[in-house]
Amino acid sequence: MIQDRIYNPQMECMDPEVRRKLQGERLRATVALEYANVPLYRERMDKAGIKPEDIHSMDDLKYLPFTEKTDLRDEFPFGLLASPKSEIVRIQGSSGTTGKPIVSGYTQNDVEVWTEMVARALSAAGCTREDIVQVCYGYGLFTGGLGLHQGASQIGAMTIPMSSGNTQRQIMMMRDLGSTILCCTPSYATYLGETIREMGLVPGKDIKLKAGIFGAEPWSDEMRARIEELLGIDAMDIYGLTEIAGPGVAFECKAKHGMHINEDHVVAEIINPATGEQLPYGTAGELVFTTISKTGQPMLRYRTHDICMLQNDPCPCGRTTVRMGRITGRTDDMLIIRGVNVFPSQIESVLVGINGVAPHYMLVVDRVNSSDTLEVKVELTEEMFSSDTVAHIEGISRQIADQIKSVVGIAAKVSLVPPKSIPRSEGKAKRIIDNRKI
Ligand code: DLL
Repeated sequence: MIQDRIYNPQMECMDPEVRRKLQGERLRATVALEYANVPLYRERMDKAGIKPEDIHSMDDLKYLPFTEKTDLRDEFPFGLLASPKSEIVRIQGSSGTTGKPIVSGYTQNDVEVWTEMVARALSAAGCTREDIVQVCYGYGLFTGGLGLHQGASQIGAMTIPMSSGNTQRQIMMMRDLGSTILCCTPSYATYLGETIREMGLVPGKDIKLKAGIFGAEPWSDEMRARIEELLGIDAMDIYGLTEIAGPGVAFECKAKHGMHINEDHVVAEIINPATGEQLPYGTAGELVFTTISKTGQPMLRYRTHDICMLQNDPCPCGRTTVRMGRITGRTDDMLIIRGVNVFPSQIESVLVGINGVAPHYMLVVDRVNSSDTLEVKVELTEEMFSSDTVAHIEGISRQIADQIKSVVGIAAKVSLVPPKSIPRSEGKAKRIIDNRKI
């Protein structure tokens, strides 16, 4: 028997037919708002020959134009707002494809909707006001920290805003305060678990955790089993992205068989990434989201570039929402390193600005002691290689590492290599070697 807490049974267990009608109404309102207030959407819809009045129900979703991450970059920072700036109470952000982050503006209502989505996820993991929730996602522009914090506070749980890093301190607080729910990336959960074991601490005795909510990066059932064993907990998946809301777009229930999508607020589609055509349930393809209750920066058919499949068979928990499977890959070259989205183009934008290095590079990603590492191998130019001093070359290497840290937000090891030592490719350049096994 599955012990599950449903935060909003009316919405989460709604008859799917009734929900589809509600979605249709909300979609119509969203499209009208976007057409009236966002020039980009108006132009795209005009070009496609669609007016807001042409959208009658969910069946018409497929006629609407897509939105891409590049649109957020091109319209940075406020070009996609559908409400006046005075209505925006929060900005969150994540990595863009180049130096600048992409940002999303939230109205008070958007923050409240997002908060409830996270509260639903925490409830499904068994969280109540009796719990002590340790949030080790980063606080800041990244949606992880504040997102989980708001959801836990909404439930009335005691919330500890630890933010990321400082493992010894995390474990000390976990012990002293008796944290019962852990929120962080799955790779960090593994690292915490390994450290706890190395310290000789015993889950269930020294550590009181009972569940964890892990997301922001891909993980597997093998990794779930490892975390559950190390920490003695139920490990649950949570999915989200800044452009749509943040964590809580979808979440696992105790059945751990796909993540329930908060379909009264977001609508998911799976498309063929090459043609844009909608694909049926049970077929893997690119995940696309449309927000239907956001008014700050609503998104129309946003292409996530995440690959997964949707399923709508009944779930033993009683929720009637469509579920999404694990993310099995990406249709673009985005990497997630220590929970941070990294595009090779961001690294390239750093390298082109530095004298003495050639635009030939290779990113080597690995996982050492459950933590991701990034090595950037860059070729020196012939002149620099034959003429320069070791001190100067070390200076260049430091400069590159500092700039990567400031542009991408993560530390990288920079290795300067001799000219022509990085293999040239005849087709699309291969710039990434990912040795991680998840
Ligand atoms: O990662 C939001 C989040 C925070 C989700 C905390 C879960 C927990 P972004 O930084 O915008 O937002 O990155 C979004 O991360 O398109 C996926 O590629 C990936 N991602 C997020 N959750 C999962 C997950 C947050 N559970 C991008 N499994 C998304 C696999 C995930 N990939």
